[in-house]
Amino acid sequence: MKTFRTLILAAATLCCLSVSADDGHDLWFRLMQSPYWGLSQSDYNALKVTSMRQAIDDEVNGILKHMPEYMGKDIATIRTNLSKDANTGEEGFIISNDKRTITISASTEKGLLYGVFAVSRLELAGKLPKPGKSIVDKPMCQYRILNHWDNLNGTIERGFAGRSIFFGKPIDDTIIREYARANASVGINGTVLNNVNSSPQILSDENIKLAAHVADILRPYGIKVYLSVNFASPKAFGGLPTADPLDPAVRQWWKAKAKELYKVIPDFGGFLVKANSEGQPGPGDFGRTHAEGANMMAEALEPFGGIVMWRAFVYAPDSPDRANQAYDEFMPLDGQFHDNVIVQIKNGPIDFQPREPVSPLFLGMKNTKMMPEFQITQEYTGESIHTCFLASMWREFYDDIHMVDPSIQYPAIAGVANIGDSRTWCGSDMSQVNWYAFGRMAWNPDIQPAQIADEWLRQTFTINPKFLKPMTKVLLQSREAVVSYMMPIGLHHIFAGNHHYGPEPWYAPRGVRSDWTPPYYHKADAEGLGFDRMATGSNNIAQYPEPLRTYYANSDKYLVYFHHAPWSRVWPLLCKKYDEGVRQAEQFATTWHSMKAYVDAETFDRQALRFDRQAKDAWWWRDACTQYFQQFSKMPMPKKSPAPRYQLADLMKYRLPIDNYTAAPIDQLP
Ligand code: BDP
Repeated sequence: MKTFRTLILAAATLCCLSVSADDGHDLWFRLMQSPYWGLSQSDYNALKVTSMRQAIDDEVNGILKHMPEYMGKDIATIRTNLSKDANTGEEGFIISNDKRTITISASTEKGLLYGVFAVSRLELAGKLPKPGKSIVDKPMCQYRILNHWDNLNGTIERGFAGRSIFFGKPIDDTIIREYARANASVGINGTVLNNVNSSPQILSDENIKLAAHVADILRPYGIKVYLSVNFASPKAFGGLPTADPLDPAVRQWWKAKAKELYKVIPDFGGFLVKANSEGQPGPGDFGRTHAEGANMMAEALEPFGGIVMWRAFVYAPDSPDRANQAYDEFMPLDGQFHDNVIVQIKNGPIDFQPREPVSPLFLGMKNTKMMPEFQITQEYTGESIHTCFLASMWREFYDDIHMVDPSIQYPAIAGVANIGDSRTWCGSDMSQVNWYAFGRMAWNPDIQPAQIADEWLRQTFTINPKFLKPMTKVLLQSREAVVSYMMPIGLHHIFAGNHHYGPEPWYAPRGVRSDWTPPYYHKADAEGLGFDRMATGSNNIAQYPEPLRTYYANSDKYLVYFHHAPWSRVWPLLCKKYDEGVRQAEQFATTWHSMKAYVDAETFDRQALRFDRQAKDAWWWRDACTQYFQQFSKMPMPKKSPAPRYQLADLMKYRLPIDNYTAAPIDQLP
């Protein structure tokens, strides 16, 4: 890759071409480039970064090497300075500018490493401290963790970027090193290697060895390895007759396993557990509570400083309101979890929808450590095809939480990764922004999406304002557009069965659990649309404290999430939003097509295909949903609404082939 790019650049210089071919692999380092640029491919592959000091020095040298191009005016040189400072804590840093000498000071090497990455970020944004000035930065959250949903056979659950970089084939050390560096550059300091739907085999000797090898490559970049474990492991894998958390032999088994793990991975992070959820085993199988299950594992990890991240994603089949369940099940356990247990809660009570209210558990539990789980992989927001800048969604999450109490902060945060072995890592260039954004927001939950968008675009593509301005606008509007053309005004979970990409509000085959079908959520009938979650219905609204309760009850954004609203109120709003979403998606494609001069040709083409596809799919969503709901509303489309492109009868016959999502199936319709 490096050689290839070097050759292309050389060729470009010789032929006076202005742009080089780019396969998207260099992520947000495309402008500043890596310190290893120019190495031959074999030297690059043979490179080993074995200590954090080396990682820091390499990055400093990298910046110095590229200084003439980007930093010449501002910086004469860069120094690092390790000295204890209460202001920076374990991971923070100070960047100061003394007569154009930039000094990065930190109490730890980790702080220095984060500081060096901050220098290139700040420089490209024109925000390095001026001479005589300094800035201090440190993370607001201690554990900033990626969750990979990678299976041991190399497939990735809800992955849209190829196969696993960890499992299913021999580990490519170069890829893992690049992955580590990318994560460190945005402050991510932990990674769970395998799927929450975990095979007990993750604890086999072979897989522990693999995890130890990965941990060795990640360590110089300050990243710890964690594993998802299957609650039934002592039985399914360890040969015990039970996995009952109160059984002494089971407790002993987990303690021995922990000891074994820490022997080969001394800084092992801990376990992530999905228990009694969607068919996974858990303490409930033995009549025990989530707290009893989590605490047993916590005891095993405690002597080594490890943590348990215990997921709260639980819901029983066919219950009257899925949104109520995690709260009902976990609230009585508040205060019962050990100190090294953190309850990991999805941002919303349903499941990573384009828009949901926050999970009420975050505001309910007062004596339990909690961590938000965001989904970086775009399972419900257009996979790696649609541009949907999720920082806007995560900002909304924090803003809603802070409406109740602005002082709320979390000790940890998880993001379900969108990373695979695709050359772009994330399945597309634009999807990379969500990996970047997760890291930046995990570090600082107060950061604004506009800042993240600007930083990322600069580091990834160009600092030319003619590109930055329109593309920042695209990113900032993208999430709201996705909500508008997929599920506006509080609609949720009206996806096609299984693949979660296209619309199928009609999907309700016999024999499928009702809460896995869209009509359970939209409840369209002759009177109106929506799920009554007010006191007249499931009373889910009562789980929210004020002022959020009043806000959610009255906001059009959540109209049919909380109310079964009459068609007279819903119909005009619904049509308006679907039309708006389509218009925006079309505008994104138009904007990208006018960016050709600013990005290299390969990147341009890759992304043009996707923006065009997004615009078409927006029409598909709009036509399917408006025509389907019209059967209930019996109201005409508003005068200003354009005629449909596709007919409902055709769309209802069509199922997107799940393994072939890069084709443009909508084109096959009449
Ligand atoms: C849903 C996914 C499913 C996951 C589950 C979870 O569709 O594949 O296993 O969440 O988070 O969003 O456990």
